Amino acid sequence: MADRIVLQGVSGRGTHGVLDFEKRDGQTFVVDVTMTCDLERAGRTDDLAATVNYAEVAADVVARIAGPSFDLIERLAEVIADDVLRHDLVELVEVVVHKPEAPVGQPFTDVQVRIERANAAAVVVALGSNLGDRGETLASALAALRDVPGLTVTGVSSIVETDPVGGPEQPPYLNAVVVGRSAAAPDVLLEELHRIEAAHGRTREIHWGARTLDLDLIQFGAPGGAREVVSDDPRLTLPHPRAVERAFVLGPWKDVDPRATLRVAPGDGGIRPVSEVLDAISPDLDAAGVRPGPRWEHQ
Ligand code: PH2
Ligand code: MG
Ligand code: MG
Repeated sequence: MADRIVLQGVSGRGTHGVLDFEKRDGQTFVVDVTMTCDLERAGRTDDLAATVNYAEVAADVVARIAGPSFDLIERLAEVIADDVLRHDLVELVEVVVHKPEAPVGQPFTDVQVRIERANAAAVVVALGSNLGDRGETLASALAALRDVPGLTVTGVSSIVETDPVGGPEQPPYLNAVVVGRSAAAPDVLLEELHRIEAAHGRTREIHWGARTLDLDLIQFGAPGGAREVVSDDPRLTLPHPRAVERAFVLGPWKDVDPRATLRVAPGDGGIRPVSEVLDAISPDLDAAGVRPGPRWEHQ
């Protein structure tokens, strides 16, 4: 694919750097973003929805520059790349972060970090536990998810404690949602999730009963995007058929990705912001049995 959108010289003031005065006084950062993506459909249809809106990308870049301080411009470049790769159309992104006022101690004109990252399908995984040491189980499952080949974890929600929904009488759950990118196909990813469940003592006896660990694949590929997988295969239904009605999934999902969308029906009109779906089913999380939970024991 030779098509590219090149956004150059997006600048803002930020407080990234290792030294105290960098965090205190701030300085200028300049960012270039090159997105490799197929632009033919946009070229033929003249439709903004068929491409990546560079104004949106620029706004995200400036928000990251001005946002929470990192020590390294490597980290700033990485989170900018993660933001850009949320656009499923982008196959490859190059991010250059310039820090022309860096405290280098020698005459110089510019210092840059340049990274290139390939895209993969945006995925959403819900975690649940209501038996044993729930907090430790979730933390250990997160570590295992980070080690799944082909899966890059890009965001982790806070943990919530939730009343059990459905099934027999059972103890309260801890729930969380992890978002990432998967180069592995949905069925391969699902097998990895089952392997991690089994490694945490999960047995499959009572439907919707208590469990040490439940890992559910909620969504594979951004809704409406090139990598979206929709499936009514009973072994792996995508998107997860009950996510739309579960505050214990939508709450932490919105927490980790406030701009997330979810497919609730076929077609372009069937894609809705997660925050709207959540407001529609339970504007009051507490009343829906979803409360702030413990902090992650380790991330
Ligand atoms: N999972 C279920 C059934 N009910 N209730 C809560 N609060 N949290 C869960 O993760 C959960 C549930 C089946 O997977
Ligand atoms: Mg489940
Ligand atoms: Mg499950």
